[in-house]
Amino acid sequence: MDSILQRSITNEKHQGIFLNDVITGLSKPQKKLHSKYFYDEKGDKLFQKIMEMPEYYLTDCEMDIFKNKTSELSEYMIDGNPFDLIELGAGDALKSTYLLKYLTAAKINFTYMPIDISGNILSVLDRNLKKELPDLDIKLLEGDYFKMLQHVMDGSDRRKILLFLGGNIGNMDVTEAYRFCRELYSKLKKGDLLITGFDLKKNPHTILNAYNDVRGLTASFNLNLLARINRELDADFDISKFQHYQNYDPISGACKSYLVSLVNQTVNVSEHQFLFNEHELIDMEISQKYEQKDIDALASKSGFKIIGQIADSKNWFVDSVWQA
Ligand code: AVI
Repeated sequence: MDSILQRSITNEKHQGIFLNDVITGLSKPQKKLHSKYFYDEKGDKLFQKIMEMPEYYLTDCEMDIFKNKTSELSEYMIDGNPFDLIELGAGDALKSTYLLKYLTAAKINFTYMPIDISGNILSVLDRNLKKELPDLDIKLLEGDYFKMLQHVMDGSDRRKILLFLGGNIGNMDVTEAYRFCRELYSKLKKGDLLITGFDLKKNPHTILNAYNDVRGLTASFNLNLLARINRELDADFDISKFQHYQNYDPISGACKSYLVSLVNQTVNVSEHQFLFNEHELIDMEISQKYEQKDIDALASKSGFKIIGQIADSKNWFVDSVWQA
């Protein structure tokens, strides 16, 4: 099939899933939109700006680990045999590039396999890495994490090391995180590794400030999803009639964002109509914060053994190393 036709069929399929998820989410008694849809072109740019804000400490913390504790991290990986290093949702791979440089300089035999849903991001990454690390063995995997992982597992017997960085696990509630880890475990072989970044509970003000920034970038990041729905799904949200609200519960560790309807209003999405009461909320995103006992429970419930953990210098974030 010609690739333009193939791409337009794939786009149509994605739009169908997007529409279905939006309709299902807005039809629930507690209206909900999925934060995975934040990342269109504008959303990517806003997230980039969020990562550069001084209040948003997560990126710096994990960068500290990958930049300054690379040898400690790589000790868990190197056992004398070649391996596949698979990064789930690699994006620009800014943090993992430190690790790739370290392993390449040490002449370790491995293949880097970034998985991302965006082919565009992968080709930019490929171009940058080829410039920086011309000897790196790299295989791009465009698509769904689990489908791509299965494809890799079927492809070779080499040991697999998965990276799931950036606190992305926090964008799942605890039950979803368990299901996700369990599914990863079911795909891996004994001895394979999963390295996950967890944002830790800390002073609640520090956490709330990271998600409730005074410049309003997080607010725009949330509201942008309504603009995306308007554009892509033939909807008529009046963005000025919704307001971002952020909340952090230091006991459960759930940092949650909502959009509040400022008036009674009706919104059309394709042929569907949704009524919003004044003050009604749309549940937008969870960024779950962990403490050690939660990480221990998640690992053991999903079948993994924790074999190591590396924290940043402030002890705000950890990369936890689990073995299947
Ligand atoms: C991508 N993810 C880990 C970010 C987080 O911290 O939950 C997304 C984000 N939402 C608001 N600010 C950043």
